[in-house]
Amino acid sequence: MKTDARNFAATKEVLVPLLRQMLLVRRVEERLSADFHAGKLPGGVHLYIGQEAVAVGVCAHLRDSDTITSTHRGHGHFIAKGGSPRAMMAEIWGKRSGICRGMGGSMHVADVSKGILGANGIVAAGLAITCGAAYAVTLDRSDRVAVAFFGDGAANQGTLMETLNVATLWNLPMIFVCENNRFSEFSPTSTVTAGDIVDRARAFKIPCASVDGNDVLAVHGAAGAAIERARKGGGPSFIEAHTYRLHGHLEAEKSFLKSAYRESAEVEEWRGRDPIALFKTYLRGEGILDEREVDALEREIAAIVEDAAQFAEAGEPADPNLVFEVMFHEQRA
Ligand SMILES: Cc1ncc(C[n+]2csc(CCOP(=O)(O)OP(=O)(O)O)c2C)c(N)n1
Repeated sequence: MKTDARNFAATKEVLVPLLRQMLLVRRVEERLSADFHAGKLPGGVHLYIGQEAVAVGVCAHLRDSDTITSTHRGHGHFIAKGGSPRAMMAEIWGKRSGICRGMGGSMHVADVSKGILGANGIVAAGLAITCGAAYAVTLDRSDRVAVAFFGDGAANQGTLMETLNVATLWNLPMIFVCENNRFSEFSPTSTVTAGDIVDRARAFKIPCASVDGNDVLAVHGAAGAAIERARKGGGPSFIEAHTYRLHGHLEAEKSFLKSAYRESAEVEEWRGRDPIALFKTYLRGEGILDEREVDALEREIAAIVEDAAQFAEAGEPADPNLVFEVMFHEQRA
């Protein structure tokens, strides 16, 4: 048992899975990036590269019966919550073997059996869905929780105020996780967002935290407290995680943007604060993992990603005739 500077009682059994999950998200998305640029993927992808510590630090505390909602940048949340890389990649490839039978694609990956209520192409829509999921928990009187991941751009939608209001008023077991990655599409957050986002939630007098979103232990600590509180009936909490999107808003952006919207020096500076590299350094420094163990982990993840990519590529294309069957839960004649 080790206790680090953040007062986190950390065992190897807790820490190594955090690295493993971050690596899995990263390597899957690096493969998606390569396949996209090779012209293989049928649609666009918004990658989560650079933000992995947020999804992983939060989801490490969640059970399958807890629910999450995600955004258009949803692959990291899907995998961190226990979704299958094979089923997700096949979905992104538009294949029948995909998690939504190839009907949803990158922006709609969902697996209700894992509590993943879905990525969502509508900015901020997950907030209201999570509020409903958290209300459902109170109806069945369980200790489940519901987590909404959303961006700093989404924080400017009115639905944030509406859901903060209802979640606070009804003391719902909901955790708001705002991933401030410093951009809304191609607009730096500072040009479209007034004040500090976390202060908006403070007005509701719920527990709020502003954390370094590139530090998986900082996220893990804040999320652990919020989730435990919600499970015990303590109501909603808000976490603003400060992070950085290392890839473009979407992989295709260089093909249509006429000018750069950020300096490459800024990207490089944040690359130097890569959450995975930082955590590897921490684990080595604390004597928790050595080089050989890190390499073994990388090899294990590489094999999973290769298998998932081959599975996705080899699958049958989606069947358009299924559209009505998969759209409606119970279709009436
Ligand atoms: C309701 C709605 N408005 C606008 C858009 C177009 N749009 C897609 S992503 C995006 C930016 C979202 O920024 P943020 O919430 O910070 O997420 P990030 O892309 O940084 O992860 C916008 C405006 C949309 N999809 N939905």
